[in-house]
Amino acid sequence: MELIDSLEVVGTAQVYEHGWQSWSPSTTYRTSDQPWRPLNERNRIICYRPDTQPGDDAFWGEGLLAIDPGDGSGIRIYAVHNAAELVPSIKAEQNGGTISVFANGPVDSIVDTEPGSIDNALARWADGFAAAAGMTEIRQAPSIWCSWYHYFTGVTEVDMIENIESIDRLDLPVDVVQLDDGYQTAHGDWLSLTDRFRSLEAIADRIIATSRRPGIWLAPFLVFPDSDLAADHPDWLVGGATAPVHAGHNWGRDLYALDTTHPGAMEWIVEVLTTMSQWGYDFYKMDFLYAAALPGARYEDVSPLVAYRSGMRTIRNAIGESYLLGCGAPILPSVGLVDAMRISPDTEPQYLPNDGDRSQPAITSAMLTGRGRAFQHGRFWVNDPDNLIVRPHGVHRKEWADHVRNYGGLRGSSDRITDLDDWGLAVTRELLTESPTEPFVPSRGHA
Ligand code: 9PG
Repeated sequence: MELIDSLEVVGTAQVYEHGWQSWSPSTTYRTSDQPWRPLNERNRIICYRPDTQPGDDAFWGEGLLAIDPGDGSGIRIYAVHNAAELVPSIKAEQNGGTISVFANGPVDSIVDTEPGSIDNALARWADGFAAAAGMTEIRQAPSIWCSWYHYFTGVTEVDMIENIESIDRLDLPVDVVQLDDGYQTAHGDWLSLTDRFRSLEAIADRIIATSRRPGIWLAPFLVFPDSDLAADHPDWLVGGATAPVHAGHNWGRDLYALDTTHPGAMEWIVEVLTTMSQWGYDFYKMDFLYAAALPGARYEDVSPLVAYRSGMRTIRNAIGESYLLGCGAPILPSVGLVDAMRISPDTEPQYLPNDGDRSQPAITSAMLTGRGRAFQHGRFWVNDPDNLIVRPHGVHRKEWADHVRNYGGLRGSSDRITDLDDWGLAVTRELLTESPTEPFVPSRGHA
């Protein structure tokens, strides 16, 4: 890494770290704080930037880091100018009253002397970054109901029908009913259904019959090693048939990544999406997108980010005007490619992450990074803070609902509707009625 700046700081100095992808912790620290780092290798690959190894003795941003030296001399922002091909890592190391800043590629250095906090400066920076990335229009998100946070991978067609009927009976302001992970036999085999499902087309028909729109989840760039896709087309994997790249571990398996530069692989994804679109699906939650940006050998010799972005463009062309929500996605390289983006780790009914790692599902994980990336809302896309969970379960549902109210642009519900009490139904109704698109103004809603 090369030294790019060095500045004097005082005791009240703060440093903002921007993480790589949707689930990577992103927040502002006091210089005496220990930044959040992966607690194990598995989390590092799935939720952080797999090809970097930041220590916890220095601050570290992926393509973006900001410093408030605390002396009124202005907020320093170090940021990649264009994230289409390469996103440098930026490190800030403190030694006494001096912070030295290093980067491993070209970044802009900006001094913002307007009044306000780091968040205000980041919002101003984001306006310029979005314009340079060709962002013109923020598309208002539909309100959604999502199967994940009650049913997880055990969801069935019967569960979907039950909730479609409940939503309709209660006349909830849900525009899109979105089936999440659990319908497919294996990642990669997106048109093969588990025995809990008879027909994705029949579900879409049921949703459309209630004057709502069908939505669906896919992890288009992940492949299960035990899928038909991996067996039939091992040459479609990043790393190739003999040395497929490790794309993380989840669902009890090691995972592979799809090579988005391979024409056969992309023809398959287009076929899947065209088929789903013909059935009526017009809202797509595209998840675990980081997989397409992993380093590794590909059919075409291009940078991982060029491969990622071409895969995303193929998806956009296949789904046309359908609404596209990114998730588990490299953040800065995705500006201009999606309508909405999950900008934080998963929420959960639980308050703290199981293993203490702030990339892992929990209300606290989602709130930390949801606040840290609030400035992106209405500038890069519509921020998705993750779904409401307001079932009667404890004291934290009010805190989570307040977060969604303050920070949410995409509003979703993910409870089994019949579980909701009067308060839960009222909050669901209230929050799903709006889908704010106006740029987030820091200071508003801050705790
Ligand atoms: C479906 C889910 C839901 C959810 C997504 C994503 O670190 N992890 O192990 C990890 C696992 C799952 C996960 C996020 C992180 O959730 O965000 O809304 O769609 O996939 O499998």
